[in-house]
Amino acid sequence: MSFFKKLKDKFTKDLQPQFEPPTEEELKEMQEMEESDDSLEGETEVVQDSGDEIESFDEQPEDDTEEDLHDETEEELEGETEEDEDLEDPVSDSELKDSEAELEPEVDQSPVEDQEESIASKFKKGLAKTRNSFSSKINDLVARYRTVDEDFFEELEEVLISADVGVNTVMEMIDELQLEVKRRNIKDTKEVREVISEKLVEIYYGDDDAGEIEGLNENPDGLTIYLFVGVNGVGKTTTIGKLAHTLKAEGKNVTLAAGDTFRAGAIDQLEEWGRRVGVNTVKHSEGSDPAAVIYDGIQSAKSRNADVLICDTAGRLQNKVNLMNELSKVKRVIEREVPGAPHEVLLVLDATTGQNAMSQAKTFSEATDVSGIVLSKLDGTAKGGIVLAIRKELDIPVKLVGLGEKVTDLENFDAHAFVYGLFADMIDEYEDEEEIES
Ligand SMILES: Nc1nc2c(ncn2[C@@H]2O[C@H](COP(=O)(O)OP(=O)(O)OP(=O)(O)O)[C@@H](O)[C@H]2O)c(=O)[nH]1
Ligand SMILES: [Mg+2]
Repeated sequence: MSFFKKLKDKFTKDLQPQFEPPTEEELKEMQEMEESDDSLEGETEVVQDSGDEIESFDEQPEDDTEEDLHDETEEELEGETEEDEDLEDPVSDSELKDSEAELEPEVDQSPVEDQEESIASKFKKGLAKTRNSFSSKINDLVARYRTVDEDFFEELEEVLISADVGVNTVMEMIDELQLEVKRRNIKDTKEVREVISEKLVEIYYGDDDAGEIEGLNENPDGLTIYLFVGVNGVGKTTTIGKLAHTLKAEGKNVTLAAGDTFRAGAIDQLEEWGRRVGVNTVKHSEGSDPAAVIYDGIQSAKSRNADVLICDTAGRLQNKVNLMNELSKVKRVIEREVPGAPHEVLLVLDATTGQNAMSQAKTFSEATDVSGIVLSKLDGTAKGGIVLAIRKELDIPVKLVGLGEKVTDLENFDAHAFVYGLFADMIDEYEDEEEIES
């Protein structure tokens, strides 16, 4: 079967069920329901219920006297902790309302099933910039070269490099493409587009070849701990908020630990996310020892039988050495408190920073064993090819991708969905052509 067709079947089916015309039987059932049942109002109440969960934050009591006045001593890991659960933190009611008014529309309260169904559409939307740039270049190439020759491949090489795929990966890709084109005896450049899409997926998975989405590692018996690292501004805190939302929607009990005690406002920012998605945040005061915060986060999560603890960390300290030492210390505390943890050390990289992300990855990998990459802001770049460069040249799996600023804009990385997002226009066009032919 054609690869485009395969992707189309895999991803657009998900999007379409609601548009498929109902069968006669379903029509009959619907008619019967309309006639006999006028108690539909009861059902809409359920929807309102889920909204209440967010709105109820307005009603939480505030307590200004809980201001954190105690400074932490470096050595003391069992420090004073503040937890967010009871929302007894010193945020004024009006502040709370203001920030919620701003943030509330972004909270997606649609059922999880709906969110799963739209994975293809999320990748399609999130990769719009890359697709527009990439597919127009490919189409232009195909229009200018009718037959596949050396010059065609040379220009294709440039297109791939300009999409940040990474030079070594591009070389490998071009070699594979040339072999495949020969093997299939392809002469028409139009047909090469499909081979490119197929090879992109193959190149991503490499010899692992499982073709499986690599989800986050979990602790099968007890608390799962995810440690987030990355330089400032890449999207750590935002991703933690999104992930907490996803895990909570899966029915998991989640706690956050505010390990960025360095940047002013970082603790509040995480706490705000905790509030938005309705999970606890463990925090100390600004300037305190992050390892102590994480330690308390673990104790708190354990005592509540939480399923997952997500740890935020600073993106910047006085200097890089301090930052790396701090991360190592935090990781040691986690390892000591929960054997086998952290279950993921997730390095967040900003896709819009291009090749700079690669050098960040190298630095962090030296300080701590990075188990997976979160590639944020894919929606903000026309150079989404960075996914492949990261996977191939760092040999670290891209576990999650940020496809927008909404709380639901975080997805497990799926190379097939990624390639679907890149070629969506061509895939549709291709099908049209096929249909006309048949
Ligand atoms: N468009 C887009 N914006 C994102 C995405 N992820 C994060 N951002 C934005 O990136 C900015 C920085 O995000 P933060 O989560 O504060 O980054 P951070 O790594 O925690 O930064 P520090 O706390 O300073 O270390 C925010 O404005 C986010 O809204 C994404 O996937 N897409
Ligand atoms: Mg942050």
